[in-house]
Parts: sequence; C-alpha cells; structure tokens
Amino acid sequence: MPLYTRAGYQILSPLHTAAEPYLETQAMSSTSNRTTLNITGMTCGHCVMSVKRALGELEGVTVEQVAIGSATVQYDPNVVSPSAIAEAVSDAGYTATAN
Ligand SMILES: [Cu+2]
Repeated sequence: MPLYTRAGYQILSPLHTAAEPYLETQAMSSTSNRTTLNITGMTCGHCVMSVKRALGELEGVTVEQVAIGSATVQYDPNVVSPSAIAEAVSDAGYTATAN
C-alpha cells in the first residue's frame, strides 16, 4: 500500500501542478454573463438566421437561443458588453435593446 500510494503520487503530481495554473487562467478569462436582447424587425426564420450569424461572429459571445423578437446569449464581460452585442444586431438590420 505505501508503495502504491507513493508511485501514484509521483505520477499524478507533475500533471496536477502543470494543469492547475492553466485551469485558473481559464476560469478567470471565461467569466460568463447571460443577457436577453429584445429585438424588433424580425419576421421570419431568415431573420433568426441573420441575428444568429451576427451574434456568432462576436468575440466573447456564445449564442444560446434566438427566436423572432429575442436573443439570449452568454458573454464574457471582459471581452464584450451588452450594448456592443445589441449594436451588432442593429448592424444586421434590426433594432435590439439589451436588458
Ligand atoms: Cu425574416
């Protein structure tokens, strides 16, 4: 048992110390907030696709759900703001308001 424990520790320890800083960095840089935009001017599935594409092109944004009249996204507040997200939707030809 002591031999097994010692061998296991020696194998796992370098992996643990190497992985830990990486995971901490990831956690700090991938803070994610959620916002739902109210969008006017959307009328059909084409509009849904256009809004989805516009949001998907934004750095720091993960599209969660897009429907006629609204879009819910997760975003990294260190990278992008709700108003910038709304602006991207407006650039695509719709009127968006961030909640
Ligand atoms: Cu449409």
